[in-house]
Amino acid sequence: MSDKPRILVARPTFPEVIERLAAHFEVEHNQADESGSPEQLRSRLQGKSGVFTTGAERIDAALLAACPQLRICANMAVGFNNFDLPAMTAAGVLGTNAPDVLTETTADFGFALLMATARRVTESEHYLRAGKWQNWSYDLFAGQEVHGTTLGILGMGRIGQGIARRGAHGFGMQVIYHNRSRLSPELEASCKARYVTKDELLQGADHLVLVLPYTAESHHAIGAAEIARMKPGATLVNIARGGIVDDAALALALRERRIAAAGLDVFEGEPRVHPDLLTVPNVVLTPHIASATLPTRLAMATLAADNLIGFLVHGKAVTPLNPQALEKR
Ligand code: 8YV
Repeated sequence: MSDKPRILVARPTFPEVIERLAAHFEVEHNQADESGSPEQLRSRLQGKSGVFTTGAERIDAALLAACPQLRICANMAVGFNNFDLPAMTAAGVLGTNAPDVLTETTADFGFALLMATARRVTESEHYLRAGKWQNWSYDLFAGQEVHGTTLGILGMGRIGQGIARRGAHGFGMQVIYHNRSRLSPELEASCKARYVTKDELLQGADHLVLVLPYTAESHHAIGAAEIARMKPGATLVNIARGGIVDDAALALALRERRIAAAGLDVFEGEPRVHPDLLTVPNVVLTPHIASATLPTRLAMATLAADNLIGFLVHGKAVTPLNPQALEKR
């Protein structure tokens, strides 16, 4: 057996990334994408020092207790709500994520979903494909205006700022935002964004885009009460995480036309989708693809690999989330 550290790549990834990892590690991969049950993950992790995760594999205290050799979990995602970070820190296990490399691509998609939602792109395509188009009509699939309207952003990190810049500079939108902490005056100026309370955001936005991390505090940050505060002609776009929106409450609000439309890339309990969302027409649904261009996905996978190599070979990760974990070793 070689004396290289052993790692697991939990889900399929780019062959060139596996090859890069194989230069440094004894790699067990899962290119066949075999079942990802927690039990299987635990058994595959036996004797591994590192794991390449994709954002769906849950790393919690029970798993860590069963895998005492594990030292690093490298997520190929900027979000890391699949990590129980306090449990990882307590176990002396480093977590890393993949920020920055996906910012602009994901902001592009946020805007694409906003446009598709406001202008009823998928709903009208389904109508056309079903052979229902008989005549042009003055109000056929009339949607919501985008340019010059008010863009609301909940969660103003790097991706939120990218969406703000697109709205303000490309579409002449007034941008309002709410975030745990206010941006610096320089950043606010570059995004042409104005800080408001959450209630002002809900009431003022013509299009509300969610780009906040999923935490216990942000669970159902948008539920029936919040939707009721929104304008009747507003749209809601979620490219952040499932669970931030109460999907059942949203489906009901869409059916009753309490807001105009929604665009969702993420879902509570995905890949399952709330059945009521599948039967309302005024929602655009996409399967968690906001960062999905091949160059960006390759950059994310490469950064996850660089974190494993950086930490396990050279002693320093590139984008650590909990460096305090290292004091536990
Ligand atoms: C990932 C994402 O594709 O980076 C994130 O947080 O949501 C997506 O870009 C997904 O998490 C799989 O890794």
